[in-house]
Amino acid sequence: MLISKDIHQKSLSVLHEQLAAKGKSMDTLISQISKFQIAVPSWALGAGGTRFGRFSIGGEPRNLEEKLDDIALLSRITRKTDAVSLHIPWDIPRDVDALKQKAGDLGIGFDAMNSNTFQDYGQPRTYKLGSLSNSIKETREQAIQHNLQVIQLGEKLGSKGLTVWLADGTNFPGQSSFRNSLKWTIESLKEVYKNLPADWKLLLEYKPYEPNFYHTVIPDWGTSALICNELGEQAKVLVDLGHHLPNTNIEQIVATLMFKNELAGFHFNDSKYGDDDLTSGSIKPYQLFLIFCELISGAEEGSQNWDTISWMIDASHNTKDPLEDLVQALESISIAYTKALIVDRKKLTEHQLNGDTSSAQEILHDAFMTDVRPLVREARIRQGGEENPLDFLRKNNIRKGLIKERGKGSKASGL
Ligand code: PSV
Ligand code: MN
Repeated sequence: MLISKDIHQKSLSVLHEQLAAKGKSMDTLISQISKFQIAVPSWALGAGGTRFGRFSIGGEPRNLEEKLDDIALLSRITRKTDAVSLHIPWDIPRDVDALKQKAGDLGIGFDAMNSNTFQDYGQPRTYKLGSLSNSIKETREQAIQHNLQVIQLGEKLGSKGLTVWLADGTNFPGQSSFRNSLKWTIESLKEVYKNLPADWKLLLEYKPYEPNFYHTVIPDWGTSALICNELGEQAKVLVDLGHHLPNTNIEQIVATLMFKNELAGFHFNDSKYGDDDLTSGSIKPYQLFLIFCELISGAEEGSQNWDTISWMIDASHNTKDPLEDLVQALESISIAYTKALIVDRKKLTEHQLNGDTSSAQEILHDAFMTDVRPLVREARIRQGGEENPLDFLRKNNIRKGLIKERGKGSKASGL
């Protein structure tokens, strides 16, 4: 929404009064909002698609360098992202040193590296029937080696994490042995883990279905946690919001993982039905807020240190300009985070302990219904970002400029 400076100041001072009444300092909140940075995945910069088609938006980055340029632009206008997450082999750098130099110049760091053993891309053995879980030892070995190469590349770039998402699973009952697939997956991951640098994290993602529709080897957070426990302390569970069956209580999963110090981080997106990869906060903003409530209270109460959690967007779709989509996602995530920051947790705990259900619910509702957008905007302005990043992109014809420079039909992600 476009608003004048005058209205921004007025709404900020109203909010200031509301927050002061709750004993919250605006400056502390602004510094918390400013500190909270969310990585952008390299594959979100081009128009996404489905298996039914892909509609180019035009001006999409044609190479890794241009992806960095787009993230630098996002960073400058939103001040909410300062890192890119690469997907290998989609993003193999032509020249690692030059890429690192460019990223450094742009102030962009390298977030977790994503290995990819869910596609065939010219490697000797096919992943059609699985990778780290494959019944053929040589295929498992190939998938292990791929992960080790991704670690090596990440080390050169300064990344500190390896994200593993396995598409492995089956489409038909009887197709494979559940127990053997799990056993081979654990054995393979142990080989990968052995080679994980001491200051790295292994982020293990789960997903109930797709591309396999009968069974997935790591379908849920429990299986992921079970594997991580076998691997060691550096392995933790990655929660991708779209990787749950409808109506799953994701905030409870977050609380449980934090309780055991087993939360690696997030892939933010939103969904109506499955892994829809829709813009964060576009479908279920209350759920996103409740997730942040658990994250903040889990950290404040000492379950898991906030700084050990990684934040990334993982969304992509067919209809919006990817830069606009990312601006909206970064804004929605910051808003949910801010709303969760202003929850009166002391009172909430009191109501919980007294069994006052209605008052406890009111505490959350009150924070969620507070319009914190002026605060998020103020944080951005104070950091030198644009007052309204979406408006900035449009007024300056950014997409048109990119189409002129890069062409109409370029492709950013995938093979
Ligand atoms: C799988 O659906 C996933 O969430 C994994 O994180 C992949 O790496 C990513 O999407 C991109 O395909
Ligand atoms: Mn994901």
